[in-house]
Amino acid sequence: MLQFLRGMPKIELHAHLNGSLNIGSIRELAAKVYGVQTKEFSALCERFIKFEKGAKLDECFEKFGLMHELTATKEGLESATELVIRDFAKDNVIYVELRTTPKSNENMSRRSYLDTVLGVIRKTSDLYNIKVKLLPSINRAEPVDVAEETVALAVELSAIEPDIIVGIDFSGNPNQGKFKDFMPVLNKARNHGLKLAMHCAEVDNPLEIREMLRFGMSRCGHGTYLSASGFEYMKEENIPIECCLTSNVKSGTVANIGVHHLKQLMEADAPKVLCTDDSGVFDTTLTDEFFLATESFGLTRSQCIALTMEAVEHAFATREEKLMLKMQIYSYTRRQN
Ligand code: 6MZ
Repeated sequence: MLQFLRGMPKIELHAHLNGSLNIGSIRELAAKVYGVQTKEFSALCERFIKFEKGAKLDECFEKFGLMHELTATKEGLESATELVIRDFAKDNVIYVELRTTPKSNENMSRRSYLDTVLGVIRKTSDLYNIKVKLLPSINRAEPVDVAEETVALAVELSAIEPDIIVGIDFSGNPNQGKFKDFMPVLNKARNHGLKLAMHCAEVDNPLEIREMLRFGMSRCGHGTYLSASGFEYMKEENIPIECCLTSNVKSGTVANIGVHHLKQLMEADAPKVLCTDDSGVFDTTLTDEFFLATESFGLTRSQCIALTMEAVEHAFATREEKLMLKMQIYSYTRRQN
């Protein structure tokens, strides 16, 4: 099964750029950024992928600081973006939607952050034979005016790069910031034709979950704390839940893999996609996520293929792109039979 899953062409719809730098790539990048690999840095890397039992979601967010230091310059960000794309391609991911929060510091403006990531995507997609899209992220822990700048840039750049910038991600620590404050800017993005992938119900906040469902979205990140009627609504509206198994278990939002809502979604034949979230931080790959699903819920090979085809349907890709992706997946299944 593992071999089948490794070779299977995969679709990744929920991947945060800085969270997707794996430990090997962090070391490679650190050697470039700092010149040498110190023992202290290696120790820091080991600490970074370790999760104590009962880890809390808030603790995960502290881990992103390490990557943010490495990607605080144009060169660091370029290398990191290329390494992340390379690593997805190595795992036979043929289509990835990367999300990232544009950051400004003394080296870069938010615009140059996005330009840098876009430049690497343009350069590397063919090199690694992978289709890459970009969803600029709104970090809910930051002020609304930062979100306004991000959306304005996304709107402007999506007119220049309509094949790459296709949507907006709403993310960040769900225990910080209020969704309601971001509604006008998210609406603006939507009115300009950008799709919304929103982290929703990652924590138990019934009022906010109701506000988000009423507002609507194209895809729902995590959806862990949706009520029965929330799940029903998602099914009726054909809004897929982006299920990130390892992330949810390691960050403690799901008690253990046995009770993950993927099982419920499979049984209800509700829309869902399997994703990594932060393959570096949570030390996983999309192959690992599929394997975990087969081991935990008894998914068969054909169910894994069906899940992948479902991901194609929910991708923010064009009809032609979807057709190409489906043909690649179909041709893999034929070769396996
Ligand atoms: C919510 C998350 C997240 O943007 O610097 N991020 N937001 N829930 C999660 N579940 C664990 N994992 C990552 O990538 C890292 C950023 O993505 C968001 C956080 O804002 C984190 O700082 P970028 O590339």
